[in-house]
Amino acid sequence: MLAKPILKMAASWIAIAAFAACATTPTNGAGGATTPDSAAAFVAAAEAELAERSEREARIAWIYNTYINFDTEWLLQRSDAEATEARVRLASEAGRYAGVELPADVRRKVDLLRLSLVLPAPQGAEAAAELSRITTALASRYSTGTIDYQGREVALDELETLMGTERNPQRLQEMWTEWHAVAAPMRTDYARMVEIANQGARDLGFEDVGQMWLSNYDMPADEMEREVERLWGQLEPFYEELHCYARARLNAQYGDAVQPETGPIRADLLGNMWAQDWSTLMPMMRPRGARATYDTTELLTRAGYTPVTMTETAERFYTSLGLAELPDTFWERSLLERPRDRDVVCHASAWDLDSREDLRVKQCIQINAEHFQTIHHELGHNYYQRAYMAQPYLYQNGAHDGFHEAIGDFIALNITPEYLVEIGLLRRNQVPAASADISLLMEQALGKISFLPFALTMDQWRWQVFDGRITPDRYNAAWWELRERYQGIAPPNARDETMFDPGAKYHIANNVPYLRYFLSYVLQFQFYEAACQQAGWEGPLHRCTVYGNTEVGQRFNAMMEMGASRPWPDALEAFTGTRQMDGGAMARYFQPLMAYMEEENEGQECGWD
Ligand code: X8Z
Ligand code: ZN
Repeated sequence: MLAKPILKMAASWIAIAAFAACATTPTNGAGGATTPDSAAAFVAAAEAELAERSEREARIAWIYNTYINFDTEWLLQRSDAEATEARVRLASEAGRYAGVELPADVRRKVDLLRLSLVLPAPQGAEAAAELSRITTALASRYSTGTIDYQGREVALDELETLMGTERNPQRLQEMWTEWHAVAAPMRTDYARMVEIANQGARDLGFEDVGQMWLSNYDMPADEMEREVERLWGQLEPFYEELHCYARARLNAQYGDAVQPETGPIRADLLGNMWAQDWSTLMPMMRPRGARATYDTTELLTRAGYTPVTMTETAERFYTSLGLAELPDTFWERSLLERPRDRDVVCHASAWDLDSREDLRVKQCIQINAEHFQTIHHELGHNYYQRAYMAQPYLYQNGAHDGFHEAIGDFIALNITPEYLVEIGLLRRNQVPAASADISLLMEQALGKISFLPFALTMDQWRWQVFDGRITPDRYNAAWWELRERYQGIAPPNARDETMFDPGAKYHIANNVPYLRYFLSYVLQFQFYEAACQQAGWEGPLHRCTVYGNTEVGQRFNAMMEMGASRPWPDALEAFTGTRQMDGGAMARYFQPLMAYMEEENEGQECGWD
């Protein structure tokens, strides 16, 4: 997270990234001429300054992320404050060229500079310092949070696993409630942070921070918001069926007193702390009459996989496509396991520390199916970072942030039974027959379809917080209204405004915009369908793997190499032939399951109003 590090995007501030100590001052100081020539000079100087700053910022952020203590917090706070101050200065300077006609390349870079902060501050050192004190405090509270559970101190990574395996509703409720209590003290800081960042956004000519986030997609913010609505409209029917199906199974498992047959689903019963991914419920969700297929967690455990071999296996998928191996320093410097003796940010991220070769992953890997997916996800970031490294600094980024999130997930969609046989994890006679297709799709749907309304809720809430529709006295109430409206879920016990439940999710406590994941879940199926077409695959889409296909690899890398140099539709077209994001690929993938769920849900009162 942070600057150059992973998605330059996960940074609590910059979407762009880069620095080293205060270097060059842009040649065109505020108030100077605004000609095409001065714009070109300004952009060149800004690019040089940011490139220099970013390595220093990234290394400080890395130390903090892998060793949270008083001193690393101190360092991060100052580094963040300086980074914000510098970027606000550059963004504000970029704003002076708004009405000036510029060559396309210069125009693109000026626009990227104007949008390069996730959380802007008003100009000057004081506001930036206050903002970074708050964001660092929120980040540390989240990552060092623990709860007292069954007489033990338990951290979030273990809790996440327990939420997926525990089936006692009292215990689930206890874990859920205790973890959400960790976020309660964030509330006041969060409200102050919103004030400062909104003022910063207004100073840069945006209505608020949310509008600034939505302006990052090569189209006006309101147009982008309508795009999101359109995509959700394409996929919402799938979620409604899945919700209905899952609720019936939960009702059968837990009884009316815990999960009624109608209305919203109790949020702590869905096998995940945030109800964003229901795959751990698979044993309960198996289609009627279907036999259990293999369990990836069990395969990995039985085969004696370790965090390192899981990472090597993920790397092998990328190299099978013709991409280069990760550098030795990746293996020397990455953090792949939770250290026993110190606090770290366990939430997974991928880093590019120097825009040259210092790529790393930070993930507290556990030996299970979810983490196997996640390590493919993280390496996707690293391979993207490497592919666009030759671009000018401001173009060293994803085509948009959803592309960055979609690369590794697209690769993970290729983890089919056939592929698992090929890498020796599954025996050929364990490959599920065609009659098990619905089971396989169900497992995928529990991870992918369930996620969509969660992702929407995350940023719907923040857009409304930033534009003032949600005021601090309604933070929690509004959060649960949105959770109910989109996801059809309800908390296991009464919530009130002494709590701050949104802060119990990493990306809110750490200010990582979340629309990117919604877009990624749509895009990854577009990439997958296109790749399988290129490979000449003719069977059911979900059985396709492009493992070992260097032609697909080459075309995919060509898209990745473009980075942010062109508007994203150009990048999408380069690989898929279409210029639109479209839920159709995901819908086609899940169509056979849809038919099954509709049949299964017949006679049920679906929905939750
Ligand atoms: O945050 C992540 C990645 C790092 S970019 C592990 N994801 C989202 C989440 O965990 O909420 C991946 C899926 C959604
Ligand atoms: Zn990611």
